[in-house]
Amino acid sequence: MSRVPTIPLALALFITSLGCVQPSLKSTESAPSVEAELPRGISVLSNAGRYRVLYRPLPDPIPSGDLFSMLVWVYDAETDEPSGDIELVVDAGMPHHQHGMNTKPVLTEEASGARRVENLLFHMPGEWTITFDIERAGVTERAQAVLDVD
Ligand SMILES: [Cu+2]
Repeated sequence: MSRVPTIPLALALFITSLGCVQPSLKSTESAPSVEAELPRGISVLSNAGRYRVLYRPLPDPIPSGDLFSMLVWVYDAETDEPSGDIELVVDAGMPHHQHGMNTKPVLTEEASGARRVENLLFHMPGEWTITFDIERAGVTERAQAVLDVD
């Protein structure tokens, strides 16, 4: 009499364990692609608080003396919606040395809405400032980030 409930219980446990293994394998496999689609980066607020800029250097950390690129997302700081109707200008320099970069950044808009900035080069180690100028309807607002580059 004690056997009757034991067998279905063992079977139930077996099925449960199968059910547990399969989804966890699936989620492990799909995790990198899901992660790649999510905007992840360093967040800075523009100076008047209208926009939130998220940027991800590629590679991270940024090497000095080597070309690198960045992915940039611009959001409305209040609604957290992507700001699509803006013009973005990205530049960088070393304020303490009073010089900029020797290369001109090239911006392209990705299908995802992210902006890809290429042809960036920090030609010496030290403290660099990246500026993000966001223009909408003739009004420009700046966000900036200070980066220590080895
Ligand atoms: Cu310098």
